[in-house]
Amino acid sequence: MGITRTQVAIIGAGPAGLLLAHQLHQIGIESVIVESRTREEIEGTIRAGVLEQGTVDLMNRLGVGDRMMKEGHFHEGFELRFNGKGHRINAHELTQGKYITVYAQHEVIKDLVAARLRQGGTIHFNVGDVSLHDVDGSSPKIRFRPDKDGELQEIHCDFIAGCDGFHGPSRPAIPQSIRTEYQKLYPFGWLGILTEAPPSALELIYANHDRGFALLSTRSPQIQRLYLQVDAKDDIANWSDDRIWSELHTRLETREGFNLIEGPIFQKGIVSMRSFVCDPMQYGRLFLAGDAAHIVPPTGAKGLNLAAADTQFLVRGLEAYYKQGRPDLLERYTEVCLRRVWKAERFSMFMTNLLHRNFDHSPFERQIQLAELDYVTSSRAASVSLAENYVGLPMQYD
Ligand code: RFL
Ligand code: PHB
Repeated sequence: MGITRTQVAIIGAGPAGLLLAHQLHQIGIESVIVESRTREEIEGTIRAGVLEQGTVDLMNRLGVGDRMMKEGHFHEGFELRFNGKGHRINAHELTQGKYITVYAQHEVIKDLVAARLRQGGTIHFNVGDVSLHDVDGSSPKIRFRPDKDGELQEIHCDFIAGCDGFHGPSRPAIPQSIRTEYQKLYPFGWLGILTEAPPSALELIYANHDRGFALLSTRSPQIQRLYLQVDAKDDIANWSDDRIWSELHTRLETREGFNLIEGPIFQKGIVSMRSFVCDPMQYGRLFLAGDAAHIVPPTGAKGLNLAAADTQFLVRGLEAYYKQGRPDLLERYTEVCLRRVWKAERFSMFMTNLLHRNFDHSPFERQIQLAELDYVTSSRAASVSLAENYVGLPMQYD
């Protein structure tokens, strides 16, 4: 078995793993990433689109933000649409100058991978059989098989960062007896499409319609991203392109008339929605970051941004450990992360409940939902709260 050594072994080359490797590199701490998918696969997976100001600032501080600043879209607000009428939330003004950046997650991944390889960093793609060992001792290890079927390799390290998403092996390496998992499932999913069409609006539109939620987002001047609320158990085979467009037109329509521009649909799929938190996010020398530790429904656009925030807390702890011999910040990693994570969980659930049609609701509950939409769009106090959460709450280190 081949053995190598590094300071921090990172499992997963998603936003969490890659952002962590870059920040560690910037302060002179070595890391190696192992990733179970190929580079082409991770660079081609369509997921998030909205970056908080803090995530954009981090990308720029790391020197990997050039393409994002050129090709990303910087929005000052977004729209909540209900009862056939749009209501703009001017997030820029309500948050003293913050922006909402629309730049696709797989473009972030491409930028981070290319820059990491240019720096001479190691990313083992397409590995198999990743396992964690001795995480509660002073010399943890990970094992993996290069190219899925090569001879087992072992990486000895000081710390393991579990950045392997919701289904990876890191979270289960925390003994069940000390792990509490909080979870909420929703009765709906999102059907997402990519279409070759010019933008139908300048900013994102979140619509609550009697038939269900719809979201109009964007990707580029030629490509648009749209979502529809569907039943959690629905099958994409039930959704012809015609049915998708018909439903999008209905749910996004306004009394004044809204021109939704159609184009060929070249990608479509359904994702389920859940809220999930694992406490603690650490065990011995293993630290979880991103979706490995928590999941939010996509309505608040928080998942990638939470992953970015976790890595900043972790880097601060690792820096104190290596540079000042202080383990206390690492010891408080879970506490500091979860304080912010729970607020993002609260906001994501709030946005989800506000915008989706719950077909089990009584007419009374439906009226309460519409009253809440009216309130958040007409009260300045409520709009400020909505906007500050949407652009991203500040990082609180203590
Ligand atoms: P990822 O991105 O899942 O990356 C984990 C990586 O680990 C690899 N892996 C393994 N590697 C080695 N060995 C193993 N055994 C492994 N098992 C897994 C995986 O291949 C993968 O490469 O987690 P990370 O880094 O924590 O990042 C989290 C984000 O990807 C996620 O939260 C967001 O995509 C959520 N999300 C959104 N977040 C936002 O901030 N803004 C948005 O607008 C937004 N929209 C969305 C979203 C997620 C969506 N879906 C598809 C769930 C919209 C959608 C539709
Ligand atoms: C997206 O563009 O993919 C997107 C935008 C806003 C969300 C979620 C996803 O809340």
